[in-house]
Amino acid sequence: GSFHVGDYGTLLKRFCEGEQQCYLRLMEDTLRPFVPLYHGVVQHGEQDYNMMDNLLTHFNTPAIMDCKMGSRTYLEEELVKARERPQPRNDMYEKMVAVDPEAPTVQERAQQAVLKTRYMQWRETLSSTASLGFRIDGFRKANGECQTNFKRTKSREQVVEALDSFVESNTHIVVSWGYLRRLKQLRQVLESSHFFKTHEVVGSSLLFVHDWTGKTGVWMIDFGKTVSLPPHHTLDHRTPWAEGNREDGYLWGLDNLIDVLTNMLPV
Ligand code: 4IP
Ligand code: MN
Repeated sequence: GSFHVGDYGTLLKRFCEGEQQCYLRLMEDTLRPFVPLYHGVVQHGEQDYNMMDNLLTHFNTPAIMDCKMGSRTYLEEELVKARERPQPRNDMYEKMVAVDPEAPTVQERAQQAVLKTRYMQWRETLSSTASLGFRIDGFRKANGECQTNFKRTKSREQVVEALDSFVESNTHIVVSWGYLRRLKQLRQVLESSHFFKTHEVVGSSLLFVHDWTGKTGVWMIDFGKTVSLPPHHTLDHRTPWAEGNREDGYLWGLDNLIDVLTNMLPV
């Protein structure tokens, strides 16, 4: 796999230079408390790894959820590449028909292949990514039960049902309040973060963690597709995307996520 549990509460993730650059900058940014602390590169066998804090260390049999943020899940540069040198993919065609045999076009069916950007856009509109600016990728409950079948979780009601099932416990009120408080703190920091203003943040997730004591945490993870913008170009992360503006819808999605969670709480 691409992960190993390291020594002393660390996690090793297969090395990616772009991600390393992000972590190095994040360690100097106001977002530092909202990402795993970065500890540099280590070698393990033939492979290099980025070493960071294992966020689960201080929890007791935690439940964890991965929420992919933003309204777009591929980079603008991938769209340019797909146009210049289209590389239809059979693996993505197979993943597509496994979910919806009707989804491919006549041409895609003939090729038994789809472009990555087409596959990613299809995933965005099938899920809540396009309509809410985030999607639940999966979660694991404290009892070990995993739910990853969220490809068609799209409506607000479906999202609420999934979130309900994730926080369901004798501490669910405490947990939900904990998550909401943390997400609002994150939003406030994001709105003034230099790193955030100057990066296109795509394919990044929020990791939710709670345990039976009622302890909660939320962190930003996965910066493999987070890229810095040209000088003087900044994003507000709420303006709808139009090709060239590089907006990612991250804050729009966070607004919606906060709104959904708020409405789940008793008044
Ligand atoms: C996956 O599709 C995810 O979108 C991956 O994103 C993406 O990796 C994969 O592209 C794509 O096949 P499913 O979730 O539908 O399986 P993430 O890693 O953020 O989950 P990239 O490379 O875009 O990060 P390929 O090209 O790696 O297959
Ligand atoms: Mn992810």
